[in-house]
Amino acid sequence: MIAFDFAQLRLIGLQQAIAGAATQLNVSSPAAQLLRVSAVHRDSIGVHDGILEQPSRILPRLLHELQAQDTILAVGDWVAAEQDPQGTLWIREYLSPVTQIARRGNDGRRQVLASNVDTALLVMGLDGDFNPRRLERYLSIVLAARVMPVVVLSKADMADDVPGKLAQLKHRLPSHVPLFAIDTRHAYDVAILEPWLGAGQTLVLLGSSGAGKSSLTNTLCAAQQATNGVRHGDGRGRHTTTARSLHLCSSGACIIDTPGLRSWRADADAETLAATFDDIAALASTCQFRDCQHASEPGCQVRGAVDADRLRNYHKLLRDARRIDETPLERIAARAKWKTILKAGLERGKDKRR
Ligand SMILES: Nc1nc2c(ncn2[C@@H]2O[C@H](COP(=O)(O)OP(=O)(O)OP(=O)(O)O)[C@@H](O)[C@H]2O)c(=O)[nH]1
Ligand SMILES: [Mg+2]
Ligand SMILES: [Zn+2]
Repeated sequence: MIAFDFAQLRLIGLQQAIAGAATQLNVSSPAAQLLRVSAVHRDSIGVHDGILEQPSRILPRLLHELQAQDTILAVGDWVAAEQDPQGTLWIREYLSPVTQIARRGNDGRRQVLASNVDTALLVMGLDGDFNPRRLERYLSIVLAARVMPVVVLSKADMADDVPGKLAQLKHRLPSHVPLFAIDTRHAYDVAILEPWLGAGQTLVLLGSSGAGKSSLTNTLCAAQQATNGVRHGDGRGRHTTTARSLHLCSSGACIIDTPGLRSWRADADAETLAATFDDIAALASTCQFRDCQHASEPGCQVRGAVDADRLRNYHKLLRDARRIDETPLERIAARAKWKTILKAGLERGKDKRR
């Protein structure tokens, strides 16, 4: 049993489900505290008690347990920690997250972006950053984690053809995904996000570098985080934010700002992807053939009804997901098979030349 002040921890997003699980924690010491991970550094973990952030370390025993489960502490996790006589704060226990947003790096390794998040604000610039396919990829990782997505289109004040781009996304994305075009630097504009900013709510900001995530965090939290100008020419940012961090908002919500992601894949299997693109799945169920590719099959219900590029993107993401689902042994076998085929091809070439 661990004692904690619900009202104080609510400032950093404590909710009933976690509070309930915390009372079941196996900690005997009266000095143990319930804290939230607010920053993850190479050799220390920032933990927050609703008022202050302090550095802490993970007990080696817990680190091994986490590694055995192929997971790691992420910003947003709830932990039980205790100070030793030397003043070092040690994380002893961790509460399984209610939600966890993760991606796959290009090396196939899973990386947790944030834990215990209610809403993900997907920030995309209406300038050169505008890319519906990338947005759909973000949507798939967020929906796979059962987190509510809200699309925030930034730089509405300076981009060309804002109504056209908005209409394009409205036509393309499922209708239950809210969509706003704003100037992230103005309180008046960001007030439209109020329904997702209630007390005890946790939001994570995702999007490319330079999209305006830190600007939005600053406006929402009146915090002072570094933001940066965009390079001329390519419209890309410079990776101003280098680590994920948790910020308290005046509305009582808290926000996890993240650095722009460079290259990654959704951590979703084919089944979750189908759920993400449920408009396609619903229409596909009425196609004449069960394995309809929605290409040139007669009587296809999907082609024509779904944005063509959205359909292509869905198929690309599915291929990526299948690649992740392959076990390392299957990958080796597939590679060996190609080697044999290639070698046979070379041999044939030699024969011909002889
Ligand atoms: N005009 C205009 N400029 C914006 C808007 N949002 C962001 N900016 C500018 O775009 C630049 C990049 O914004 P940041 O908030 O640092 O971008 P970020 O998403 O945090 O980028 P990383 O930390 O690198 O991932 C800054 O110069 C901002 O002032 C907007 O809505 N309108
Ligand atoms: Mg930033
Ligand atoms: Zn079809």
